[in-house]
Amino acid sequence: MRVLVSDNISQKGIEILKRSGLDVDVKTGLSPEELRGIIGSYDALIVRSATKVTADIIEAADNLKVIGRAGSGLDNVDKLAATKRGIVVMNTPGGNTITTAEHTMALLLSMARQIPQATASMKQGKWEKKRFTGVELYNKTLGIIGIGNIGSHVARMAQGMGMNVIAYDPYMSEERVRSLGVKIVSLDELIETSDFITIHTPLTHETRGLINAERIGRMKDGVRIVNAARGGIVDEKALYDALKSGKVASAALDVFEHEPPEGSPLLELDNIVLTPHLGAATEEAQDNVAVAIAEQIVDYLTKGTIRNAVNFPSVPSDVLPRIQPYINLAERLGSFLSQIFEGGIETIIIEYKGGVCNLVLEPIKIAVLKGILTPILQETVNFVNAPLIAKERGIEVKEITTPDAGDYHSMLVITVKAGRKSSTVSGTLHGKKDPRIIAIDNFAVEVIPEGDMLFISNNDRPGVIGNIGTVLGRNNINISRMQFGRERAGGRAISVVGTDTPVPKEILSELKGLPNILSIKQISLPV
Ligand code: 9EZ
Repeated sequence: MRVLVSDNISQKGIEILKRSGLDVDVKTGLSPEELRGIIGSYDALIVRSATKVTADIIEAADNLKVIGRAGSGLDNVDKLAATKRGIVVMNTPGGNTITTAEHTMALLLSMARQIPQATASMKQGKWEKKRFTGVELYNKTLGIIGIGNIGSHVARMAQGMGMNVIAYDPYMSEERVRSLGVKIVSLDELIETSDFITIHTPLTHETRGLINAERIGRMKDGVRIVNAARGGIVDEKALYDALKSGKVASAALDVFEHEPPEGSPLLELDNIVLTPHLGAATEEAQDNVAVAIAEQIVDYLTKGTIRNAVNFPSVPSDVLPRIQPYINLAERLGSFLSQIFEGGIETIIIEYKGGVCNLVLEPIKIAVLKGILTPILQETVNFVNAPLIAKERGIEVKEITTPDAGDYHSMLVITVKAGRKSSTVSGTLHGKKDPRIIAIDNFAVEVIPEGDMLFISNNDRPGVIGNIGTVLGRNNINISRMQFGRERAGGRAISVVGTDTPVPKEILSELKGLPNILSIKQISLPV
């Protein structure tokens, strides 16, 4: 079988592929046309981030069985197009933990001591001792936003340097964070009391623009900020203004809203340390991810075992066809629920009702967990590690099987809880494979769980629906479908409004201001 490696990966990975008897071609720097021209004869494709595996490429990939990403980010692979052709997409999450955490420390120290600026000065023949007076990390407060694997490692290293470490993470169990000797605080307290702030979250709906002008305004004067996580979490315009005014003493960025950040005014500042997305760029990490992806590809091509796939469960290929529609339903219900639920989750209850109980339920459970966790943690989650991540985050998972599904052949009823808050979504398959939501909390509705939607809670009064349609129409947003459910005439109601495009923040705010609207959540599911 033939493997194409189209980006530079460590030789250690190539050797593993060759040793297992695969026919390996390494061809980097191909144009999209060249890749399209040759992809048809390969069984596997291995990439890093450079190769864009678009729907157009996948269309020409007549023999492709698996796409492997050496690393975690999968922005460059059209996963949906791959899934439609039955191509497994795998990544290697976790391989970049140490390397990213160490780069964060490198940025923190070089920012505190102005090492890049001092180097540049000396190269100009200068000896500017006064200009480059730095600050110590010792006894300073480091605020870590997002304390998963990378954030936790940063915390341990910073503690080793005598820093006082505090953290905010809405999705991490308090016990786990406390066991690190880190104080858990609210986001407001972190913002207002930290001397240094570092971010270790994925880029999501919630974290885009998290470090904005308003939050920077509440930070300590002379705060120092590091972002080695994802571009877009820090609002670059707001950061520029604050670096210029001195509100933020200095910043260190490894990631940018646009990469490379061509023409960005940030490049002209003296009080900034910049690296070209080097978080994962160490020999060790590149060896780790190349070896991991090579082993995963070999196992899949020679034994059919799926590991770390983001679009297929790890089950024997003969059981897959029967459970696949339920996997799809489970993942969509989980994702929907996660997007309507606010804040951390403590408990997940999965009820399997009716005929589905006769199938293997473990992969369906994993699909629910992956669906719930992906909007929160993005590409870190796959069909293998979802249960482990839930456990690490202190989420309890309960399963209930009931042979009776009322009028349906089968139903999945999923509930998430935190404290006294809870939300439930029920779903079924229409025909043999079409997923449907049939209830949200206590409201009966029939919703096709795909594409962009607004989930609106409102009072059941005349004119509410008309107003929503008017605002969307005036803003040129086309409605694809609308469904309503209500407890009783004139009582509480929900509306699910499908839109052809996502609804921008400003228009969401306008909708929230309409009479009788109680809350609105934007939801995005695969098409
Ligand atoms: C942080 C977050 C959300 C957040 C999101 C995710 C780990 N993590 N943390 C600050 N996935 C809102 C504010």
